[in-house]
Amino acid sequence: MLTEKRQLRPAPAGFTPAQWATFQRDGILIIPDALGAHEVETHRDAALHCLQSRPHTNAGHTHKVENVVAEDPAFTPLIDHPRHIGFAFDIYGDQLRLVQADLFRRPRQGAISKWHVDGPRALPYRAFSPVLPLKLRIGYWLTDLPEPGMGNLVYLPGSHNPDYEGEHTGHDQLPGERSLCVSAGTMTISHASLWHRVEANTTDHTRLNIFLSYTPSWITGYYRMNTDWLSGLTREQQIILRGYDLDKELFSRPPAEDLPLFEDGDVTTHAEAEPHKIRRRTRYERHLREVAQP
Ligand SMILES: O=C(O)CCC(=O)C(=O)O
Repeated sequence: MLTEKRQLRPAPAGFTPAQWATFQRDGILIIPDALGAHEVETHRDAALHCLQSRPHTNAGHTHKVENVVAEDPAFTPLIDHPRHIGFAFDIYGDQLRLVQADLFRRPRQGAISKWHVDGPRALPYRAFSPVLPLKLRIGYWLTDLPEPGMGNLVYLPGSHNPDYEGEHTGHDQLPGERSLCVSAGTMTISHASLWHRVEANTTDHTRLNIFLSYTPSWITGYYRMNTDWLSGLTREQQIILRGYDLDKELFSRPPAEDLPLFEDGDVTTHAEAEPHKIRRRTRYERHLREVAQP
């Protein structure tokens, strides 16, 4: 039983109805100039520093630094940054989890990847969750990608939708595909079931970006958290990283003190007793579900 009301951080804004409609239609939302020039520079410097301390030893694979939010203090605020966390909170509510945070480097002749969706292939997320993504990927683009052929992400708009039945392998071009051409500072928000691949970089411009992947807390896999490092983070950051490795049932049933995550205007937010046993509707359920595609 909780005896006093917790001071909760207000939930940052998420999708507007227009943004949700675009995301539903395309499976990706592209927000130019999300980062200012100074932030791009700071993130790029931190990225180069992380990459130097993690030389590329796995030839043929992407040069990446995993769990980058723990690698450099410049990236730690990305765990729950108000610029993007509301998008993931809209969908996953109190069970929001940051499951992957990878820094990618794609130089000339770097690794490319074949058509795929994120998550399992034999039994994909969409079999259980045909509408909502079971993984939402925030991309921060730290270098300009003005044209194709620069190691761009290539995607098939709408291929995340429940009625899309295509299954793809290999690198071949597909009708309707798009190569993501953006300037540094752009943020993307993509649906795990969107078909995508990575094309070759045939230029001398190295592509740098960060992907932050959010899921419901009960999706398995990825990193083991360093508990000493976790203890220095804010309440919301600690919850979002879910350092539950010693009691794995908590991934499905988080402890009472981890709910609610944010103050989100729901009438059940300040339930005094057993907040972890009260059904709370996500903002998607309350506001976005009824938004029609354009
Ligand atoms: O680097 C990219 O643009 C996409 C990477 C990718 O497809 C993945 O990590 O699943």
